[in-house]
Formats: sequence, C-alpha cells, structure tokens
Amino acid sequence: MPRTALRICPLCEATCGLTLTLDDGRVTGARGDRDDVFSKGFICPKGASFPALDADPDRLRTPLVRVDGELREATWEEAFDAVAAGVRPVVERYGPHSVGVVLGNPNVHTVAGALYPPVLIAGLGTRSLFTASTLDQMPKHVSSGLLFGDADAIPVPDLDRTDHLLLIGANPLESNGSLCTAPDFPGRLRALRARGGTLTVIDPRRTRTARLADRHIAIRPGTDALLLAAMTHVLLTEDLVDLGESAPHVRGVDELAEAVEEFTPEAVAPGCDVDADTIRTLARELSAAPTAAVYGRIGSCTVPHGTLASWLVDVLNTLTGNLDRPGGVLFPLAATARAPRPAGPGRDFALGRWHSRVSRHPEAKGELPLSALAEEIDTATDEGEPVRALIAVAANPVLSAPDGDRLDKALGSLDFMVSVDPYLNETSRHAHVVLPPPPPAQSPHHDFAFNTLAVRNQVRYTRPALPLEPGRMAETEILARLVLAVTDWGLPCSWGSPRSSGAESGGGAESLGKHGTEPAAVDRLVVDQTLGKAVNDPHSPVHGRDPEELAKLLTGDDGPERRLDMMLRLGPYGDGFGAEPDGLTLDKLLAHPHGIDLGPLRPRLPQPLRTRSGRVELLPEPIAADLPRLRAALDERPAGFVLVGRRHLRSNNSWMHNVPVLTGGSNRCTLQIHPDDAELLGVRDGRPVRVKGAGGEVTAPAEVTDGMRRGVVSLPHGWGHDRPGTRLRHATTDPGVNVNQLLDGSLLDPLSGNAVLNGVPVEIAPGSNP
Ligand SMILES: Nc1nc2c(c(=O)[nH]1)N[C@H]1C(S)=C(S)[C@@H](COP(=O)(O)OP(=O)(O)OC[C@H]3O[C@@H](n4cnc5c(=O)[nH]c(N)nc54)[C@H](O)[C@@H]3O)O[C@H]1N2
Ligand SMILES: Nc1nc2c(c(=O)[nH]1)N[C@H]1C(S)=C(S)[C@@H](COP(=O)(O)OP(=O)(O)OC[C@H]3O[C@@H](n4cnc5c(=O)[nH]c(N)nc54)[C@H](O)[C@@H]3O)O[C@H]1N2
Ligand code: SF4
Ligand SMILES: [Mo]
Repeated sequence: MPRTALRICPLCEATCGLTLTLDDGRVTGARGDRDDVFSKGFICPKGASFPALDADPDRLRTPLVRVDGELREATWEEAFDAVAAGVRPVVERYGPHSVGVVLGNPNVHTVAGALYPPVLIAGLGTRSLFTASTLDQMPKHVSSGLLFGDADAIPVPDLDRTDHLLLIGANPLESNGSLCTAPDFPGRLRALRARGGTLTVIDPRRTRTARLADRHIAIRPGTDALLLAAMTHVLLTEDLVDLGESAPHVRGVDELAEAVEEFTPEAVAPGCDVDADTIRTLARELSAAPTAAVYGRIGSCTVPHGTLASWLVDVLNTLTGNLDRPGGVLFPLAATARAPRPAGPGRDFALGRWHSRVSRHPEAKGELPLSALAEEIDTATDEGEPVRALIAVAANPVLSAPDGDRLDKALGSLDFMVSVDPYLNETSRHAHVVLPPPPPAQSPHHDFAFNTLAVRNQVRYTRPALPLEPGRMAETEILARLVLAVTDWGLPCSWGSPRSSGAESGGGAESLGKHGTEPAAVDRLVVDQTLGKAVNDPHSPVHGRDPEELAKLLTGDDGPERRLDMMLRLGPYGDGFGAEPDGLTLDKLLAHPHGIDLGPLRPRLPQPLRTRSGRVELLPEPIAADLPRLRAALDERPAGFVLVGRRHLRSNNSWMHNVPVLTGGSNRCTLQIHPDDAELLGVRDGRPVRVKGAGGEVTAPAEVTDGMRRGVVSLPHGWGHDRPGTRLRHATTDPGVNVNQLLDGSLLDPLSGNAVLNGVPVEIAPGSNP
C-alpha cells in the first residue's frame, strides 16, 4: 500500500518541504508539501527527481576496505577497525596536524554533518582543516567577522519586503539561492517586481535571473569590488548617507570616506567596464529606495577581491540605513542558535592565528585554503609534518578544487585516507576505507545551517521517511563511530561549528573512550559539556540547575535527536527546560510535521555584534590593509579572455551527473562564448574549443551565445568524470571536462584564502575532435 511521508529536500539551500510517496520500501514520487510553513508547496525539477536520486543503483551499500591495493566490500566492524589502524599510528608518530580533514558541501545539508565534524576536529586536535567554504563563501565569513565580530553573523536580504534588490554575482533562478535560504526564490523575485520593486543584476552573463531584472549590468569579471567602492564613494560625497536606526551602533564612517577617496566612478569605470553615470545612478537609486538590499554571492566571493567585495556589500547596506531594517538586510534568529546574550563588547574575530605550512596562508575560521591541500600533502618543509592521513566527509575536491590532477596524485600518495561518501567517485576512489551513508529517504533532516540564513524564521524537522535497509548505518552513527575510531584521548575544551548550530558547546577534558565504545557516548559527552556550561551561565534559562537532571528531561529516539531537543530547549524560542512552558521542544516540533513559523526577520542590533567596541566596525584594520591591492587593480585590464563559471538548475556541484533524469538537454559541459569572439577565433557552435589556463588545458564543445559578455567565456564546474576506478556508470557516459584543471591553486583572495574561480585568465583556440 502506498503511503506518504514528509522530508525536507537536502538538494540545495532552499530547504523545500517535500511529500514523498512510498511504496514497497522505496520512494516512488515527490511533490511539494503545500502545508509546509516555509516552502508552501514549491518544488523544482531537482527536488522532483528525489526518488531517482535516492534509488541510484550506483550508491554504495556496504563499506569498502582496501586489501592488497583493491577496494573490497567489508563489514562495518572491519571498516572501523581499518580506520583506527590507519589513522592512529599516523597521529602517534607525526602528531595531530598530520591528519587532514576535508569537509564538503553536503555536510551543510545533513544532520550528521552539522553535529559530528566539530567533535571530530576538536577530538583530533588538528589544524589541517580544509572545507568547501574556501571555494565558496569564506570571504563573506571574514567580512562579517571583521564588521560584526562574528563570522557567522551574515545579514540576509529581506526578499519578501524589500523595494529594491541589487544582486551581484548570483543566479538564483538556477541555484535557488545561497546564503539566503528562500524556497521559491524565483517566485519571490517575481513578487518583488509585481509589487513595484526594482531588481538590478550585476553579472557578466545575461543569466535567467538577469533576464528577469529591470536592469542588467554586464560587468567585467572580478571587478565588483571596484564598482561597489565607487558606489560607496558616491554615497559619501553626494551626502546620501543615512544610517537610520543603526546609527548608534556604527563606527568609522569618516575613516571609510577617506579610504575610498580614490575610487571615483570615473576612476573605476574603465576597469569594470561600467560607465561612471551608471555607477552614480546605481548609488542614487539605492539611497532613494524606501528600503533596499544589496546581496552578493559566488560571483562576488570567488574572485581576487572577494573579501573586499563582500565587505562593501554590507557597507552599502549600512550607509543607506538598510542594515538591520525590514526590507533591508537582517540577521535571522534560528531555533537552534544560542539564545541571545545581552549586547556589549565581544571577543571579536581573529584571523591568521596559524598558517599553512607550505605557502604560509593564514587560517580563517579555523580553516586553511582547500586550494593548498595538495601542497600540504605533497611538499615537505622544515615547518612540521605534511598531511599523511586524510578524512574526507562528503567532499570531492579532485573536481571541486583547483588543479585536480595534482590533488589526485597527492591523494594517491597518502599513508591512509577515509571517505564518508555514498559514491565511489574521483576523490573517494583514493580512500583506503569508504563509509557510505544511507540515501536521504533513510536519514532525518533538520537545517542547522540554513535556518541561520533564512528569509523567515521557522523550524522544521523530518524523521527518516524509510527505515534503514538491512546492513545500512545512519550517517550520524557513522560519524560518531569515526570520532571514536580516530580519537583516543580527551577532547579539548571547546569547539564551534562552521555554518552550523551555535547552541552547543564543549568544556572539560573527559575521555571519549575507545574505539568500539557505543556511539551514543559521543552525544552524551556533548550533552554533558553543553549543559554543564549552560548551568554556569548567568544568562542561560537553566542557570543554577542540575545538569544531570536536565539531561534526564531530554527526549528523542537517539543521541542526535536528544541533542536537537537540547539545542531547541536552550535556544531563543526554547522552553528553557520548563522556564518557558510554551517554548520549543523536540516533542512540540514533532507535533508540527509541516514546521513551525517563527515570524518575519526582526531588527536585532546591537545584540548580534561581537566586536571589541560592541559596534559595527565599518573600516576594520585588515580591510584597510588590503585596500592598496584594490587601488592597484584600478589600472588592470586583462589582455585576453577571462573565464567564469555557471550552474545548471538540474545539477549540484560534482555529484548529480549520475542520475539520467537530471542530465542532458541544456545541462552540459560546454564552453559558452559570444558570437563575435567565436567568429574572430574561428570557433563554431558545437565544435571543440581548447581552453588553456595556468594549471592545464581542456577541450570542450563551444556553445555560441550572445548571453555572454565579449571577452568572457563560461564553463560549469563539477565535470570531468573520466578518471578510472570510479563507480558512476551514467556520469562516465558524458564525462565533460574539469574546469578547475585550468587553475594551478595559486590564485587566492589573500584575506580569506578563498580560491579565485571566476575572472580567471585563459587562452582560447579552436580545437580538433579527439
Ligand atoms: N570552478 C568552480 N569550482 C567550484 C565552484 C564554482 O562555482 N566554480 N563552486 C564551489 C562550491 S560553491 C562548492 S560548495 C564546492 C563543492 O565542493 P564539494 O563539496 O567537494 O563537492 P560536491 O560535489 O558538493 O559533493 C561532495 C561529495 O559529497 C557526496 N555526498 C552527497 N550526499 C552526501 C551525503 O548525504 N553524505 C555524505 N557523507 N556525502 C554525500 C558526493 O557524493 C560528493 O562526493 O565546489 C566548488 N567548486
Ligand atoms: N542547480 C544548482 N543549484 C545550486 C548549486 C548547483 O551546482 N546547481 N550549487 C549550490 C551551491 S554549493 C552554491 S554555493 C550556490 C551558489 O549560488 P549562486 O551564487 O547563485 O550560483 P551561480 O549560479 O554560480 O551564480 C554565480 C553568478 O556569478 C556570475 N559571475 C561570475 N563572475 C562574476 C564576477 O566577477 N562578478 C559578477 N558580478 N558576477 C560574476 C556568474 O556568471 C553566475 O551567473 O548554489 C547552490 N545551488
Ligand atoms: S529548490 Fe532546492 S530544496 Fe527546493 S526542491 Fe529544488 S533542490 Fe530541493
Ligand atoms: Mo557552495
């Protein structure tokens, strides 16, 4: 008998509620859940393919362990024994930093990825942490850290109420939005236009989003920071600054005015290829709009001045009085966030507390640049040990990070590698042990990360839609067992989790116990430490209570659910373990299967600020120190072509090319090029083109389109499925090429360590058929 179950979609940041149809232990259909408090029935083609993705026959069903050089099916016990035997000797012999951890994007889409990696990293005590954040939004974290004192305090555009949206380097009609969780982003943009609002898009390509806009500005790639600096200059010199309600909380307007003095519209125009009058108009419109939001994404982050551009986005929001106001940009307050503390001076954000060994890149948010992973493995220095063992969780850096060929070789040289991944792909094929998580229908879901970035405060939790198949292990248990297998000593005192919840904390130094211990021990330890800290905190609703008694009050079927219950109860809407009887608990959430709406975003300043001054620091010192580099860019003009990326609606980074319904049509790995450029070069539509960059050369079919700016070409990322030893039967039939092979890993935004993936110089020539 078919039945239905609710499941929040984990396939992008929009977090739509789905209604799955289940029959005979399988998912047979997916539609939008009309009663979902946030997504209200919206679904995209990717969500609709949930059944196919869930049932992909190439998903691994059992762990794999390398024996005599070959990966063979093994039991879970054999696999964890192999992990312990592989990682511990490396730690004991070479120290904790010789074990690297790589965390990929899907960690922000799973319960397991939110709850266990922080424990793993703290337990290992390694500084060799690399995540997809340094291929993505690290510049935004650094800019928020410097402006607000908290790298996770990212203001989100108030999409549903704004009168004016300036969108920079984002294509939500394909991506469905990022660092701005909004189911049906396209519908919300149309609603903005329908209520008389204005949409401006800055993008070197005429994207589907640009086609929806009132104005599209095809900027020269990599120059947004110049354009935004000039807009700032216009606001400051034309007396258009009005800080509004945030005025008492902001510092440094005069210093800022001095710092951007040289960035006049006339000075930046030739570099950006946007005329000075247009820049003035953009600034004036922004200040004149009743409310406005400036929002930048991938195209503003993965560029040489990514942190400066991200900073200027919020400088513009602040100067126009739109920071922290409805219709502007606001700080969400998630249900599992730490309950708000009284405002006041904070601990501030530190950058560069340690450096990478080879190129001396500063850490940001506890992470080293993923671009530096290959050299941290393959290059010896006097500065300590290279990375000799690697733990990769939901990561495919061979395709997603620069210079995959070098990384591919480096991974092959490791003493030991473990991948937690459902697929044997370009990266996990190097592992000595592969631990496969179950498909999404067999996993619970809660958006720890994306609720802190959502355009509306709300909370939803879905239990697994289907029970675990025989032989499967929940990913939460896999990661808990991984922690137990690789750490054999006490946990250091505290950990914070990137892009995840804030309500948990650690303290003390109890031992996690040994490999083989029951995995719930990891959750118990976290619960004990978090509650122990809460009862000692005078601002906590449980101050002065007995932590053991509180732990006994937790409900939930397993460790992860009890941790969710604890975070909800300690959080801003929580029941405070009885202090607020109407407040949130896991039980209450379970009684609302379509979620609980917690209302629109509200002004919160000064509470989120953690700077030492307790104010918004408009011109932080590291930013001021990076401005000379932007001044130098005023005179730069690329001589040849530059490359940008693109995303396709039916894709997601590197791991969705194996599902037939999601591939084909326009979802192809082609080089988009302007007709005039194509003609000049003798490149013909559909014929091969050679693209050469600092890191290598690839050949892809040309797609001639006037949607491209002249002098710019575009290739999507996540392709290049032609390496041997993978198990991706459909993806290998149309492998595409790896755009990141054009990069050599040396181009970074220096403040954040973020890879430069857009605006990269390349040479183009007609190719020949292989
Ligand atoms: N040139 C270029 N490169 C880019 C980008 C770009 O715009 N241009 N974008 C960058 C961005 S924004 C990102 S986020 C990165 C992404 O980089 P990565 O995170 O390295 O890559 P993904 O393809 O998202 O997938 C990571 C892995 O997670 C696995 N996986 C899927 N679901 C699960 C799960 O539930 N559990 C576990 N354990 N594993 C799972 C997949 O099989 C895959 O191996 O790529 C970056 N690379
Ligand atoms: N369908 C689908 N959805 C996804 C993903 C996916 O792969 N497929 N990936 C997910 C992930 S991990 C992320 S991080 C988000 C990303 O979400 P978005 O940022 O919305 O993603 P993109 O489509 O890469 O949009 C970036 C845009 O920046 C433009 N651009 C490139 N260089 C520049 C520049 O120098 N200046 C300006 N102004 N624009 C520039 C590109 O042409 C492109 O249109 O999407 C998520 N959602
Ligand atoms: S928009 Fe994103 S979350 Fe919504 S159905 Fe599509 S892939 Fe899933
Ligand atoms: Mo991303």
